Amino acid sequence: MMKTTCILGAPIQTGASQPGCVMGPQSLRTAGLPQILTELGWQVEDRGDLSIPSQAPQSYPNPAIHDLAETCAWIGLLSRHAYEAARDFTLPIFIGGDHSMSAGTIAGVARRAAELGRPLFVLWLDAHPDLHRLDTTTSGNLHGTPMAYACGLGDFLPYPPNAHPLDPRHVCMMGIRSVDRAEAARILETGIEVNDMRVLDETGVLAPLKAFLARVEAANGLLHVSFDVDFLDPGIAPAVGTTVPGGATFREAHLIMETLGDSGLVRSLDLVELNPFLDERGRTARLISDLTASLFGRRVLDRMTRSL
Ligand code: 4U7
Ligand code: MN
Ligand code: MN
Ligand code: MN
Repeated sequence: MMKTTCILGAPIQTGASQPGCVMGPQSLRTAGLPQILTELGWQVEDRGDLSIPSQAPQSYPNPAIHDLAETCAWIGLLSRHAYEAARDFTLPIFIGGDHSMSAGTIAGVARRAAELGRPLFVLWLDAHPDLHRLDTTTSGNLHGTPMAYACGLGDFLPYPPNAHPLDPRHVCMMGIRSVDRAEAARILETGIEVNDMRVLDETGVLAPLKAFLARVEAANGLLHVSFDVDFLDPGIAPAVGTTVPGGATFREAHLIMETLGDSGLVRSLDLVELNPFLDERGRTARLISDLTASLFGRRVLDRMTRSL
């Protein structure tokens, strides 16, 4: 059977503090992502970019929060579209946009998993756990909240209700190196698996990744991967607003993506937080396209065979 993917753009930047993520989907198209996937044998449908109508302001007791109404509208819209994409394609790609969009994409793929009667697992590749609730964020940037919402941790009104909360035991985080106090409390309460950079330095990326993939397989689970560009070291991926030093290397990131591709377990992918306004001659956009290609089956030997 033909392997199918779709590209769904979510040009949202209201969850971040710096503008620029709105250009993310166009930047990955310019880097040739659709063509790269086509060459790898996938049937690719570009579903274009979603958009929301302008919103009336919405206030909230935490005065730091900004653009709440926009975020709520995006989450509702994305959860519908992500559900349909997960139903209609082998491995849809949701291109951001800031990470607040993952509150919507995970809700959508969770609805599809529930319909199939299979558990959803999430691999979270990020410098940050994004476990803030609306009452704990001090920056007010809602891209710091999607994982808490996805797991149903706390009161998230006025976000749309989350009908299929993710089991925190089905989450594996890698690359974490910036955690706020309230998020640390959430990690301890829930027991979410956090492989911070120290763990990755000590064990390498493969041991925790393979152990997690074995759990997904044993549970007959569906795997969603949420890739925040700041997972990578800023030296190789400068196009991100929230840089944190000491991130994943080029080789670690490709090894993760190749191993995910080999597993055949991945059923949906977020590519988020790319801010092309901060890029250097398109290098981050090209790197993200190449990493996606590794997940979609590109291997070094294929390229050698082609050039022979
Ligand atoms: B991202 C932060 F304070 N925790 O809440 C916050 F460190 O999607 C950062 O992972 C959030 O890039 C980063 O603003 C959100 C901060
Ligand atoms: Mn993030
Ligand atoms: Mn991050
Ligand atoms: Mn970020």
